[in-house]
Amino acid sequence: MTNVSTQEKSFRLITIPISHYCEKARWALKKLQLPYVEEPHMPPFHRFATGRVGGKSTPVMITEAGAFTDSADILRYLDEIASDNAKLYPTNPELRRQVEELEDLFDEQLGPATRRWGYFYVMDDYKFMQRRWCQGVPFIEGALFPVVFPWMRSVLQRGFNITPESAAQAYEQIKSIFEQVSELLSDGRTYLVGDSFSAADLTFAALAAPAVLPPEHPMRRANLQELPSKMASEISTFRKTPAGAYVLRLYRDRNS
Ligand SMILES: N[C@@H](CCC(=O)N[C@@H](CS)C(=O)NCC(=O)O)C(=O)O
Repeated sequence: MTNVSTQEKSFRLITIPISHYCEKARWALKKLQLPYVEEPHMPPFHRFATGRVGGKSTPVMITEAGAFTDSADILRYLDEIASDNAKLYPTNPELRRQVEELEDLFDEQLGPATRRWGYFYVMDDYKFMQRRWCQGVPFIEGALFPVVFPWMRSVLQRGFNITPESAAQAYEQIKSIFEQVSELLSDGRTYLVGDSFSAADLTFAALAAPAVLPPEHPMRRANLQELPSKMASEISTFRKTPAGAYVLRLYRDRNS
């Protein structure tokens, strides 16, 4: 047994499947071996599902204890119900502080940066976006992609402030966070904090994934060959850093 939940039904996880924050929640549920049912949606239809329980963005996790509308809250709740040998946060207060600090950095800076940088390159590729956004979503939502995408594309561009300048800044931000993580790993440690896998490792790998494209990622991701050459070359550079290699390793270990 890896958890002590009293929940009888499976958790519900509302997602935009390709979202790296949804991947963070999915990974935690999988790691703790908690039964869940994913309810995938294409933007903007996710808002009908998240709005019903007082949320906006995805992931939203619905449990008998209530709805959790932010990935960090989801991880904290899952940690509370996890058994002592399967915690995502260390019990030692100092180590826990370090994990939470890294998780915040990745949530607040890395996640928005990998999203802005990635969308800048692919947002104008209609077919690419259709394949990525429609994976696993209800048939009717996928069928409406041609109708909603032109509008969603401009919402995306304005909402996430995607411009050549902001994408170049996002690239620098990803580089700088990768340097910080590479520096942490330079003493040969196995995990970012303490001697076990934690929310810091999970959050880093999930939110860095768009810049590294781990082959084991559960959502179908692009091959380097089908990406713009500058983006593919930046991914190759990220993969070669210690932080990038760490993401690839965590994904290789994800299913074991
Ligand atoms: N702080 C949130 C961020 C989640 C987030 O930004 N989700 C994006 C997908 S990557 C989303 O659902 N955007 C659509 C929306 O806000 O309606 C979390 O950690 O859960």
